[in-house]
Amino acid sequence: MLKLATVIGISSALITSCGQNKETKPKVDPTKIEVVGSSEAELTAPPFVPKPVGDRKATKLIVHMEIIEKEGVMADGVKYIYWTFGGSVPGSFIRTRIGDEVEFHLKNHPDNKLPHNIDLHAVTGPGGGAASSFVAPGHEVVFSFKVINQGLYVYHCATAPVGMHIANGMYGLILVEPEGGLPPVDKEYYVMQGDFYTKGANGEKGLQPFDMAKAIKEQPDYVVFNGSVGALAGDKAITAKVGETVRLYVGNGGPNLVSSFHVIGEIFDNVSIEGGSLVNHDVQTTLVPAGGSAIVDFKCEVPGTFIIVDHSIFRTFNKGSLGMLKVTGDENKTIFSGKQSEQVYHPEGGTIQTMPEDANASKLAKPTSLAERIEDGKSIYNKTCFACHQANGEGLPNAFPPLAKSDYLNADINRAIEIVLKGKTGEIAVNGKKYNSVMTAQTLTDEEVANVLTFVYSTWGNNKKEITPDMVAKMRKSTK
Ligand code: HEC
Ligand SMILES: [Cu+2]
Repeated sequence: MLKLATVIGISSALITSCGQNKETKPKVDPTKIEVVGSSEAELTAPPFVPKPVGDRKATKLIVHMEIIEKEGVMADGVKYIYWTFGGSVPGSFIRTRIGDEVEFHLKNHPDNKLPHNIDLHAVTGPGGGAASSFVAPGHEVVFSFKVINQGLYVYHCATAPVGMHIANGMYGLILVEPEGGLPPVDKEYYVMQGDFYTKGANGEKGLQPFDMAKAIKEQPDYVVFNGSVGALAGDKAITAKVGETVRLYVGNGGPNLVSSFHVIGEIFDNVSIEGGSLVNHDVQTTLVPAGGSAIVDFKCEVPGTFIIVDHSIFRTFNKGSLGMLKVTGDENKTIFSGKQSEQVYHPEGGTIQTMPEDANASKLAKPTSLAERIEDGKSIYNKTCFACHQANGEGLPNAFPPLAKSDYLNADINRAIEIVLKGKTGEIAVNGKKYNSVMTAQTLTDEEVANVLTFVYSTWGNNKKEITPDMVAKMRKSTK
């Protein structure tokens, strides 16, 4: 006891001496902030957040939230039964200010199969409200709490088995703004990561049940933002204009993984570390713990598509944690020039000698017969295309389309030539599955393009078309 008292004494002395150096407003005891009137809380589904609190007074804020168990789409052709707060994963975003008295109405839809509850990390009280909010299907419970700490807090279900309820999507964010609100920004979005465990492997079709064994081993099949693969990508990307400041309220529901949150091509100007009051600046990647959060903001200086990732990067390219921020507006060549030039790189210098033997060798090796050209195409494939389209042209679900038995490839030779010459981006459908990604332009000669495509067309059940260097040359000209 004595020891504890000493420790407390020291730490409060530190706080006081620290505070003396800064010009801080006299601290109001948040438990004593007066509550004025009452209002119904605005709740939003991700990626949107309710209106800022601005300079409104603390109030009695009434939250009506309904728990809904429902089938949703995890990835193309993959279904999952989600358990949700308010019908979305993550659950509805709740926005409060310090001193608010929240009157929480939690309903468990009568069609649901299980009892649930809610543990809000913004609550000071036993279980964060869990015990008081335990609710059976077809029931509604009400409990109240005063928010006395500012910050961005996770809420989640805490009904046994807790891990399973969280793994099925039962988490969301509640924001407690300071008096007067957070500094205004142009765009605000709600992004929350979660890991999912399915009986079938990643990409396996059909309704996939939860896999407890994988969850215990912490080996998720999906790691995603906002509940499913692609929830923040393509036409569901979040947007901003050049010159605007974007704030992301980032959460991590877990249940297991910690997120290395990063936006490719952006630097966070400000990060509220772990969603609290400590602000860091000029940050590339910020850790978001399971059951934790961060608030990041940054100014969009240049246009483009900025990829939002968990920088534990296999999760992004193989398990789904890939989102997009699309910024439109004018280029700023001072900040980012784009590719300025490309030259042939001769490490030996400009006066490179031609080696007669080599020239002869390449003349001799030049493939002429169809069989030789296919052989040559195969080696080009294995050097250039295979990393993405895979060894047997089978592709990778949700990332790289197949070239084997590809209806898209077989439908149009000129289109295929153009893709290899110029690259490809935007949504396409290959064998009934959608892809929306980027293939880089390949720097190959006409002959190499002709040979690699002839190889691809002549293998893996494709339609045996032969592509000649002339056809490639024509396409190269016409698409210039
Ligand atoms: C960096 C990864 C990458 C490499 C390397 C790559 N591709 Fe692609 N390819 C893609 C992606 C991604 C798409 C889909 C683009 C989209 O979504 O618009 C694609 C689409 C295609 C398509 C049309 C869709 C289909 O499945 O029929 C063809 C044909 C194709 N690539 C051929 C090739 C060939 C041939 C090479 C090698 C010379 C190659 N690609 C190298 C990533 C790659
Ligand atoms: Cu639950």
